[in-house]
Amino acid sequence: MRKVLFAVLFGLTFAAQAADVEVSQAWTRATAPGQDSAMVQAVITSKQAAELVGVSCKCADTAELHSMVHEGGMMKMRQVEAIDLPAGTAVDLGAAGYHLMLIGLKQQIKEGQQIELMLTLRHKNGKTKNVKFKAPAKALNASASKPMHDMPAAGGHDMGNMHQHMQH
Ligand SMILES: [Cu+2]
Repeated sequence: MRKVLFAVLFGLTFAAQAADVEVSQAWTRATAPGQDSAMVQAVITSKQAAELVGVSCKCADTAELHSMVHEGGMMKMRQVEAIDLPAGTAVDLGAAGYHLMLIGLKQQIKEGQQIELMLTLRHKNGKTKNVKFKAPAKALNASASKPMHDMPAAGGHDMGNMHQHMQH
């Protein structure tokens, strides 16, 4: 009896969480030969309030959540532990001053290739959830200009320097 109840509860939980996170406008950039890292941008919408706490890709040794900060006139990247995802709000990582960083690329990323990634979200109740998505690779020399939004750039970061990942 207890086993059946558990199965039902588990089933309900699973169903409720099945489609509550949406990842859109994901993209990355083709890499130059020998380039070790790449950044990925995406817009993430979670129906429930959550935090983005991790990212992974089979294409790289590690993947991190990064923020860009101005420091002494230079744009620097920092690893962050978590990125807030308010309920029902589309969070544009790039516009918010963040990106996903792939470090230790196993292969060169070619233009048009679809990179498969997995996000880990943590809900307020402590439960974590993995969300897979694909990011198509833009041309290496494609403009780094940010996607246009009607609202002014929230963090005041110059995202045009996004491609200068000098730290890695
Ligand atoms: Cu980075």
